[in-house]
Amino acid sequence: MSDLVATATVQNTGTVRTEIRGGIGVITLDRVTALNALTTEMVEAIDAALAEWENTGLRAVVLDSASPKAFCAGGDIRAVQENSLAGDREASERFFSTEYRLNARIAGYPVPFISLIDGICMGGGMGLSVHGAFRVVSRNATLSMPETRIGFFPDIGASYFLSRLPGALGVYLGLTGARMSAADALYTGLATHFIDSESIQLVPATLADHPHRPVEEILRALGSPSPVADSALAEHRGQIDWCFSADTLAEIDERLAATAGDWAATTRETLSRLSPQSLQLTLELLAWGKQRTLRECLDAELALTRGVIRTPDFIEGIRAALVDKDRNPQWAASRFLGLDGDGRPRWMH
Ligand code: QUE
Repeated sequence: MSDLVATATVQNTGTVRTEIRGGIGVITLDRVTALNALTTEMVEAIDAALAEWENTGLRAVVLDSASPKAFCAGGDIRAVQENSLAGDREASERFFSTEYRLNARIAGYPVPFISLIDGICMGGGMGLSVHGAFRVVSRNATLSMPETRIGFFPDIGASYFLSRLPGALGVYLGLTGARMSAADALYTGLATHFIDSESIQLVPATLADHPHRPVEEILRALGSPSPVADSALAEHRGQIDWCFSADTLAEIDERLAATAGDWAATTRETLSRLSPQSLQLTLELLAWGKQRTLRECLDAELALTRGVIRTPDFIEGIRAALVDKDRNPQWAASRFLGLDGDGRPRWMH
């Protein structure tokens, strides 16, 4: 009997495991060989579990990873590139629309949603975590939105959450794809709690063992002193805000060029190696998203994916980063002409 009850609550698609333990829903990303890069099947499985659990009286939902290295490296963007090369628009449309629907569901989830980030978290992995109520990081956590490196753009609601970060932090993170440490993530507010790697896997059982204790108190009790004082972002905050609050890419570059020191020189060099199309698109998208709702941002991003994934820079960016891995992309002239007031992109044909 108890076996039946136990198995009835466990689902295993091979890449995502879901189970209920002591009133806590646990979703475990388990595509370890691909650093948990999200397939359509995975986002569908997560979305289905959350939909099923929405009104069942769970205390909390915890999202974690079976990989010791990664929380989630992003979307399976290589499959998207293959779809583009094969002319299959529908497969990519299904991936992005399901992924963004999941992002919106997490943002509005009626039960505390807790992500345990104990490794790499990029792109789509940020979309699974930052929209939820609690984002726990360990010392192993690195967070980033590196899409301008692959000819794409910060999606999964980034036009909403990056554009709302203090000062010009979001523009800086979205344009450069800079990697955040746990300290940086706590400094920006993208992470909410810091727990040692040794204690982070205790979160689901501790929540289950203390059904009357508030979730936030439990996360704080398991936590260690915040390393936020070590944040490199905090250290460079003045320069970031000055350089990245400029209105145009040219002016950002001018301000970096006029700023003394290694940070500005390195940042300028980084930007010079990224897709000019992605940079332009990202700057406009973040400015647009600042005054919109999450739903409007996700809709605008979905409309953008349809064009971007067929441009030479996206094909080339994935080739250089994930297919040939030569890390030497040859960017084309930008085909992006701008966003209109509704967030609709115009493209050069
Ligand atoms: C920038 C990115 C991504 C990236 C590398 C970048 C990204 C992404 C992956 C990725 C990693 C491992 C995989 C995979 C994809 O790499 O978004 O399929 O197995 O998903 O420089 O934005």
